[in-house]
Amino acid sequence: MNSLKDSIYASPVGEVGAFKFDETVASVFPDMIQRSVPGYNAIISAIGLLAGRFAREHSVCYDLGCSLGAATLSMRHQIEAKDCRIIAVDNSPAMVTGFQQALQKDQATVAVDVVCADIRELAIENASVVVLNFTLQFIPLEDRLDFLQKIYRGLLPGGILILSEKLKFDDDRQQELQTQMHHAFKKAQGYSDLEISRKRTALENVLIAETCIQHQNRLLQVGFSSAEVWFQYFNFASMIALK
Ligand code: GEK
Repeated sequence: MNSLKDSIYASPVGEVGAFKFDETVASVFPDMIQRSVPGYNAIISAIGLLAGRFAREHSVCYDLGCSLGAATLSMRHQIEAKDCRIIAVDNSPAMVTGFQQALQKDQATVAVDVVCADIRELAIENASVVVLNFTLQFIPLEDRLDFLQKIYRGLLPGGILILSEKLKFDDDRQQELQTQMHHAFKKAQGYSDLEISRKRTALENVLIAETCIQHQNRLLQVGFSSAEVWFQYFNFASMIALK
């Protein structure tokens, strides 16, 4: 996917507003997420491999908070199950439009529906795979339990939820270290201290991270039989929850 370079927070001028997934963000999103989320490309590739294994015939794979559809495209190229389709959902019109354009250039044959909607309002049914790749962190804390319950109910027996999140840590030293290492990662990717600090301000109260244990406990509480981390790079992790 071609993308402009992210320099949204490069200018020191003006107050930093709350982060929004608008047209400006959508236009630089692939560059932004790859330079901000350690391991993003590895996770996207693995989502494709997992979908290849778990997607069932006559079922649906959901990509919730799909942005420009990187996870959907990765799944689309790995799914071999017959009559399996992907429903990709985002509530940002700019992201949905961008993804629909990218989809036209993709050659794979698995059917994809791109839907502009709030994922909390969506009906989830007949699912063999559900992907929440760095999306749950933007859902208000009080809605997370009901939302995951709905996903669990919509999954077929033997289905998989792939949940990737930015993590926080109970231990203060660990929290400080992992945050600093994430910033070191971003600096190594070419972001300045100013950009890192302004983005951090923009995401305050927008991206609400939880600890790994909080995620695992909630996944078990809604009924998943197992929830394990399969990938972690500093304070970014991806989990597999099995129904
Ligand atoms: C990827 N999964 O590239 N309903 C629908 N969409 C939402 C909601 C909501 N309530 N809240 C947030 N979003 C992608 C990356 S980005 C992660 C996901 C990030 C959408 C929001 O519009 C945005 O596109 C996405 O969730 C989060 O694999 O930017 O750190």
